[in-house]
Amino acid sequence: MAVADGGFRALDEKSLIEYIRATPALSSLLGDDLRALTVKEVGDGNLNFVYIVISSSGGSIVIKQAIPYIRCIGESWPMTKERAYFEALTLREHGRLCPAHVPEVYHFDRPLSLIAMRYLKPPHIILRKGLIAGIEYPLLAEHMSEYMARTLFFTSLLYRSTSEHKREVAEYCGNVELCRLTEQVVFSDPYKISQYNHWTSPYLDQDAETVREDDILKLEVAGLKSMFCERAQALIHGDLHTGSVMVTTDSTQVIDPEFAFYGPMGFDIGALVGNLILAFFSQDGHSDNGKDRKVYKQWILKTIEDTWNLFHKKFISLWNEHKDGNGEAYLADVYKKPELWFLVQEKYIKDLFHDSLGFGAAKMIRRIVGVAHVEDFESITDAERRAYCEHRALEFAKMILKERQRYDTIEQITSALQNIPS
Ligand code: ADP
Ligand code: SR1
Ligand code: MG
Repeated sequence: MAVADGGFRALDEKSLIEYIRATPALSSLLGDDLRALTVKEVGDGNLNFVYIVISSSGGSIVIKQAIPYIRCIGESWPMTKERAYFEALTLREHGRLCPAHVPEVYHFDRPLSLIAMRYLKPPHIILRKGLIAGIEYPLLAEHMSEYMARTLFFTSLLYRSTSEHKREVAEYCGNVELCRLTEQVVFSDPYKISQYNHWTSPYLDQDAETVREDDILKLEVAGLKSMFCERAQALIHGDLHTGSVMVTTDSTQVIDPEFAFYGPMGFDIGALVGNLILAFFSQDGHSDNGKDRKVYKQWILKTIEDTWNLFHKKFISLWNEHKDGNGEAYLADVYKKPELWFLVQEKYIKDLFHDSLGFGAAKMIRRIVGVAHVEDFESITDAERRAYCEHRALEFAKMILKERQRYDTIEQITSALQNIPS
C-alpha cells in the first residue's frame, strides 16, 4: 500500500475492505456481516479508481478514489487528487437540484480523496457503451434535458443573487488544475504539435495537419477558450460526455463531475450533443451485414433534437416561474414589458445554442486528433474503416465550429448530418 502526503494512501481491493470495516458510515450500509465482502475495481474512465463493493446480505456501494496523477497516462502526468472534493461537492449540489438523475453520495473522505456513492446496479451501463451496442433509450432526451435545465438554471444568475453566485464561483476557482487540463487538451493541444496527440495514422495524418494549419478554426477556438476561462455562467458538470452518463431504458444517472466549476452552460450541452454526434458518425463502423444501423442513426438524430428542444422548453419555463425571485441578471422591474421579456429570453437561448454548437464541435475535434479518444471509434478494429468515420466527423465538426452562426434550429443541424453524402 503506497503511503503519501497528508494522510493519503492509495487503496487497493484488500485495504479498501479494512477501510470499510473501520468506517461506520460505510459498514452500516453494507449490513451486519462484513466477513464476506466482494470488491471489484471497475474503473474504465481516464482518471480514477472505482470499486464496486457488495456484501453477502445484499448491501452495495461504489467507492471512487482519486490518485495524484492521470490514470490513463500514468505518474508522468501529475494531477491534484483534490478533484475528488469538487466531484463530491458537485454530486451533492447537482443531486439536490436534480435528485432523480444524480447518484446519492453516502460519504466523503477528503484526506483519502475517496467518495462513497450509490451503486448504479445492472442493467445500468455507460451510455457510450449502449450507443455502441445500438440500444435505444426512449427517456434519454427527457431525462438529460431535465438534468441540464435544472442544474444550469438554478446555479445561474437567472435564479441567484450576485452575492451568492460570487461566493460559489470563488469556491470552485479551487478546481483550477482540472480546468487547466481542459484548457490544454480541448482548446490548445489539437491545434499544435503536442506529445500527447494521436490519431488513426497514416489515414488521418493530413487531417491532423489541416487542423493545425487552419487559421479560421484557430480564431474560433480562441473565442471558445476565452469563454471557457472567463464566463462563470453556471455550475457546469465540466465533462458531460456519454461516458459520464449511466442508463437503463427507464433510468438516467449523471456521474463523474470532477471537472465541475462555474463556466459556460454551452460547455455541458455541447459535450452531450457533440458526443451524440460522434456516436452518430461511428455507427457506420459498427454496422455489419446482418444489422445495418440506419434506423438507429435516425434515433440518435431524434434524440439530439429532443434533448435541445426539451432543454429549451424546460429552461424557459423555470425562468418564467422564477422571474420574480432573487435572480439578478434580468430584474423583472426592468424587463416587465412582455415583448422585451420575450426578446431577452430569445437572445439568451440563441447565444446558448451557438455556444453549445461551438463547444460541441471543439469536443468532437479533440476526441479525434487529441490525447483522449472515445470508445465509439476506438472499438472499430479496422483502421481504414475507423478513419473513414473519424474523417467525416472531423469535417462536420470543423464546419460547425466555423459556421455555427448560420444555424438557428437543432433541426437544421440534424438535417445537415442527414444530408452528408457517403
Ligand atoms: P473517471 O473519473 O476515471 O472517468 P468514472 O466516474 O467515469 O471514472 O467511473 C469509471 C467507471 O466506473 C464508469 O465507467 C462506470 O462503469 C463505473 N462507475 C462509476 N460510478 C459508478 C456508480 N455509481 N455505479 C456503478 N458504476 C459506476
Ligand atoms: C488526459 S485527458 C483525459 C480526459 O478524460 C476526462 O474524461 C476528460 O474528458 C479529460 O479531458
Ligand atoms: Mg469519467
